Amino acid sequence: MLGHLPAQEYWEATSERNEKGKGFCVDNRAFRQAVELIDGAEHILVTTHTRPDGDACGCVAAMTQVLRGRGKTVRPLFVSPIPDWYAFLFEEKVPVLGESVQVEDLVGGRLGRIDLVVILDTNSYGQLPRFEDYLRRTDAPVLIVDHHVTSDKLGRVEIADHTAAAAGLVLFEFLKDVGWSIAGKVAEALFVAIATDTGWFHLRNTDSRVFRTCAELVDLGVDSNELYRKLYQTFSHARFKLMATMLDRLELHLDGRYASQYLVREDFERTGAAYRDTENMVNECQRIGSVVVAALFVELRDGRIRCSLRSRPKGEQAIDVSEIAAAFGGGGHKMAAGTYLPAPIGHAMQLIRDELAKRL
Ligand SMILES: [Mn+2]
Repeated sequence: MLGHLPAQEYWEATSERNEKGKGFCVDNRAFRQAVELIDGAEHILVTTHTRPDGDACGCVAAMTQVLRGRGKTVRPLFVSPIPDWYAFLFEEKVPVLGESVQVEDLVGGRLGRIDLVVILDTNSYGQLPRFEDYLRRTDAPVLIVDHHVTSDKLGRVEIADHTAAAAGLVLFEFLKDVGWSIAGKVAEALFVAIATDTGWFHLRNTDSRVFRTCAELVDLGVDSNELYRKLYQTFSHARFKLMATMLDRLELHLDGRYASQYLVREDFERTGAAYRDTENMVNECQRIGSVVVAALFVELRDGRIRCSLRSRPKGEQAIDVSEIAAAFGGGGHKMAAGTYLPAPIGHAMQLIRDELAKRL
C-alpha cells in the first residue's frame, strides 16, 4: 500500500469541491476553541502524517515556532523520517517515532508532560502508524488542522477545510484570524507548505485563495525564488544520474498514452543514489503531451517490484489508477496509486500494461 498521498492527489481524487477561491470555510468558532485549547496548555506535542511531504513539514515547522513564540514548551515529532530537502525548515533535528523516541516514552512521560497534541495535515489513524497507540492511550486533548476529506475525527477541536489546497493554507487563515504573528521562518514554512502541495502552483488545486495567501506571505518577506532553489535545484549528482537512467528507459505504449519506466538494484549501486531519491520521479514523463498514465517500476532490495502509477485527466479520458493497483493488492487514489508485484520486473511490467490496455 502507498503511504500518505500529497494533497493535490486527494483533491483530484474527489469530485466534491467548493467554488474556487472562496476562502475562510472554517467556522470561526473552531478558531476560538483552538485558541482556548492552546492557551490552556503548557507542553505541546506537534506532529503530522507518515511520509511527511512539504505541507506536513511546513505546517509542523510553522506551528512549532508560533507556539514557542507564545511561550509554550513544544515538542515536534515525526512518525517517519522527513526528506532531506525539508530539513532546512527546522532549527533542530526533529525526533522520529520508532527511532530516538518510542511510544512507551510518550505514554510513560519520559519526554516530559504533554498536555496538548496538535496534529497537522491529517485526521486519520491510518496516517499515524505507532502514534495511534499513543493517541488511544493518552488523555491529552487533540487539535487538528487539516484539509483532507477522510477523517477519523481525532480532534477535540478540528480546524478542517477540505476545500483548501494545503493544510498550510488552513493554518495561515487560523493564525491570521486570531492575530498571531506570521513572520520570518513561520511565513517561509507556510509558503513551502502551500507551494509544494500545489506543485509549485501548477496543479488543479491552485486557486485564487492560494495566490492571495502566497502574495501575503511574499509581502511578509518570503523569498520564493530562494525557496524554489532550495527545494528543486539541489539534486545530488547521484540522484540526477538515477533520473537520467530512468528517462533513458522510458517507453511509450498504447499510442503514446502510457509511459513506463523502470529502475533495478544495479542502477542504485552504479549511480550511488538512494531508494528515496525516486520520490516524484514518476511525474517527469508527464511533460510528454500524449501521456495519460505513467508508471515507474523499482526493483527493491528484497527483490519485490514497487510500482508507482500516476494518471492525468485528458479530455474525457481519465483512468482511475487506484483500480489498476487494487487489481494487484495495492491501493491509492484516482490520480496516484501504487502496488508491489513479484519479480521478475519484465513480468510485473507486462501485468500492468495488460491491465491498462483494457482501459486505455
Ligand atoms: Mn497537505
